[in-house]
Parts: sequence; structure tokens; C-alpha cells
Amino acid sequence: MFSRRAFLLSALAASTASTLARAQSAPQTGAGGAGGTSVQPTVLRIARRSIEVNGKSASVLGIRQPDGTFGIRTQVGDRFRVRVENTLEEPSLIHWHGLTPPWQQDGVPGVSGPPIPPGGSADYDFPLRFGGTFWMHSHQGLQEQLLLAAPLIIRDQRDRPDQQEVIVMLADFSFTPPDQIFAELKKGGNMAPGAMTGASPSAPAPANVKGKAAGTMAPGMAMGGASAKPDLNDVKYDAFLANDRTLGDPEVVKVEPGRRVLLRIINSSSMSAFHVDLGALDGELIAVDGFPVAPVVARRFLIAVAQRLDIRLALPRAPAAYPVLAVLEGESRQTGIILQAGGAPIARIPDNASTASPALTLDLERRLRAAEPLKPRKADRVHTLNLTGEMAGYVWSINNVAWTKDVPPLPIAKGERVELVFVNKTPMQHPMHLHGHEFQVVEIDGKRFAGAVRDTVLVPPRRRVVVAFDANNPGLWAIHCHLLYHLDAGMFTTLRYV
Ligand SMILES: [Cu+2]
Repeated sequence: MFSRRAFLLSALAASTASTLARAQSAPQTGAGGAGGTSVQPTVLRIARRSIEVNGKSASVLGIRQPDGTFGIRTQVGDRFRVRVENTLEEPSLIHWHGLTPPWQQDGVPGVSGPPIPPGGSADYDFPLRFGGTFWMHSHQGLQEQLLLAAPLIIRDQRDRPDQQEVIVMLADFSFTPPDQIFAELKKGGNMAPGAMTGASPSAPAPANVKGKAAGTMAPGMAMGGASAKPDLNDVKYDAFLANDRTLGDPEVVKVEPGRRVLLRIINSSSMSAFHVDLGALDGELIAVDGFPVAPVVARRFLIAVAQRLDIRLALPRAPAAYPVLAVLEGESRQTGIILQAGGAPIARIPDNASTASPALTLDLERRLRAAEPLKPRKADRVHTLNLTGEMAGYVWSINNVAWTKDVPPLPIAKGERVELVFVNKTPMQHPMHLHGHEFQVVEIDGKRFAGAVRDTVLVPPRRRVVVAFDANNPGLWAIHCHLLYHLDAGMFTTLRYV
């Protein structure tokens, strides 16, 4: 039943491919198994599913193998050989966040290629250059808000046989449909500066969009003075989830006292950053966004949207329950899982921490040092990306241009060392993600250093962050803010080279 549609899709992909296209690198669309290889692909099925949130049933999306496994776990050196089947009634496309495939297999509709139509499928096949904690998510419309995301774990020599791996996937959840959330953000932002959201009789407060203080509503007022507070959490969510569950009914993972645990924490939220709280346990942060860093020991670690943290724990020998919590940035709401060592009793963890957490800062980013940094080299090319926009009208842009397909890609050339200078001109933070390349954080506010290699970096209000990467994967690539509604509003651009 897929074949005709798949054929048409394939023909469309071929006809719309730009001069960059190399036919053998495009995802193969179709339903047949005639791939010319003996190894069967892993099937990942995009499908609607139900979960329970706060005692109510919620219809969401998911990406699972036929045996029910969410996402995929593979190993470095293997090829990423996957068939994605779209069982939805709408188009979809999955992005492999943090991987470096040929650009046509990157999964960004309208950039990498067309989305997979309802009932269609697409095949992917590329080598895995490195291991680590990655994830996959829809890049189509606002599907990510409906939890269309899953872990993508690539094991490598860092994975020790004496440690138990525990994946913690964080998400924000609303019973309000994403289109409506976005419409309300635009409407809410339209209110006159100085008005409190919800205080105006002509514009009643949308239930799920946060009221904005006057100082942060007015772009002019928010840019300077000491009183300007960072503007956090645009959307009021109904719940925060860890592995699809709230603390009212958390996942309990059995672990052995005295054993090592590797937490792979993935922030798959559309809009929400967290402080990971390990309670009484010291954690050793060994990788960010999959890439190794000089270990940092702490009990709290911040995680921006789309980022990942690999944290090693050495569990004490006595039986006990260890909550691994994630406290929403700037608030006390929290989610998490519980590690149950030795059958210890599990206490109910409240949905709110005892105190509100602070806003995210770059304090941790400044401390991080890549275990495998880029070779020191002068930049051949520098692009400055001013992060621009405002709450009024919920307009977000790069260099004051909200993305359309007519925006020319930033030019670079193969073999260059490229630096991207992110300058945040807004009172909101923006976690910036580059597709198809890992980058290194090399400067914060004018201070150079050999920071972490990663794929998503937080740029807080009025901060300047510079990242460097080697142009070694030619194609047309997305660069964007990973806050879903900022991305959809236009804080997105591309770069291109052959
Ligand atoms: Cu943003």
C-alpha cells in the first residue's frame, strides 16, 4: 500500500534536490526490502499512543520499534540503518539530533527533503562516527510538543560493563493542542507593553500562557537596566514528565547497592530547561551532548532544551531510594525518576521542590573542558548570528530576519574552520543547535577557552557565545533556536557548502 505514494515521494525528492544532492545519499523512500543489503533495517514507527498524565488520558505521538522499544540503541562502528514508517494521518519527518548523516538524511522538512506522507516510509543508512547520548524528534510542525521524540543511544568504549545504564527523558506536557498554545503566545504577546497578561478585559489571559511582567513585555525596557529579569517559561505546562511519567506515578528503576550507574539525561522538552537534582548523591558529569568532557563532580547540573548529560553515579552500599529529579528553571515544579537500590521503600516525592530554582546561567558551560577538543586553529570564516525578536507578537528571528524559504543560506566552504558568534539581543534565552556537525564552545563574553564539544549551546539574555566547527560534512544545514515556538516563529536559518 505504500508503494505508489513512496514512489511519488521518491520522484519528488529527486526532482527537488538541489545541486548539492548526491542521489546515493538521499534517504531511500519506499516499502520494499530491496535495499541491496543483507542487513535488515531497524524499523521505527511513528504512531499515535496514549499515556496517562495527572490521572487523565492523553493522546500523544511516539516513535517505537515494532517490539515496543522507544527509539534505538546501537553502537559506534555500526551503520545507522533505519526505516521510518509514518502511521499518522499527517506528514512527519524525524531528525537524528546530534548525528552527522549526509545532509539529505537529516530529517528537516523543506531543508533536507520532503516529509514522509501518511502511510509512507523512508530508509536511512549512514556510518556512525562517534558514540554517546543522542535523541531523535520530529522536525515537522509542532509534533515535538506531542512527545514525538525518543532516545538514540550509541554505545562506545566509554560504556563500562560494570555500570547500569539509566535513560531519563525529560519533557513538558500540555493538554492544550500545540497550535492553540502557539496562537495564544502570539495573541498574548500582542498586548500593549505595560499591561499584565490577564489584567486586560479586552484580552483575557490564555489559561496556559504565562502572564508577563510589564518590564519584560516591553522590548525597550527589557534590554538594559539592572531590574530587567530574564524572561522564562513562556508556556504554562500541565505537567513535566520523566520517561512519560510525573512524580505522582514515577518510573522506579531497580539498581544494585554499591553499583555504578550511568544516567543518560535527555531534555526533549519543547520549551523547558531544568536543574537536574541528584539529592544526596554526587554525580560525575562525563559527557555533554554525547561528547566527553573533563569530569565535573556536583549534585546539581543544569540542562537546556535539547541538551544531554551523561552522569556517573557510584551508589552507596546500603539499600536506599534515590530520586533523580529535574526542577524547572526559575520555578519549583519538578519531575523525575527513582533509583531503588536493594528494595528500599519508595516515598512519594512532591511535585514541587522546597524552593524555586534560579535561571540557567553559563557557570557550568564556562567550567566545561572538552576531553577531545578541536585542533587549535584560526577561523577561516566567522558568521555573526544576532538572536533577535520580541514577545510582542511572538516574533523571533536571526539578524532581524524571520526564516522563510527565501532566506539565503550562510555561505561557508569545505575544509574551513568556521566560527558562529551568537549574540543574544533579547531578554529570553535561546538554546542554539547546529545540524550535521559537532561544535566546540570557544568563547563566552569575550573570554576565549577550549570549552565543551557539543551540538546545542545555551545563549542567555544579552550574552555572547562563540562556537567553532570544521566544515567537513557538505550540504544544506539548519541552525536554529531549539525552543519549539521560537523555531516555528522564525529563529532559524541555514548554512550551505559543497
Ligand atoms: Cu529561542
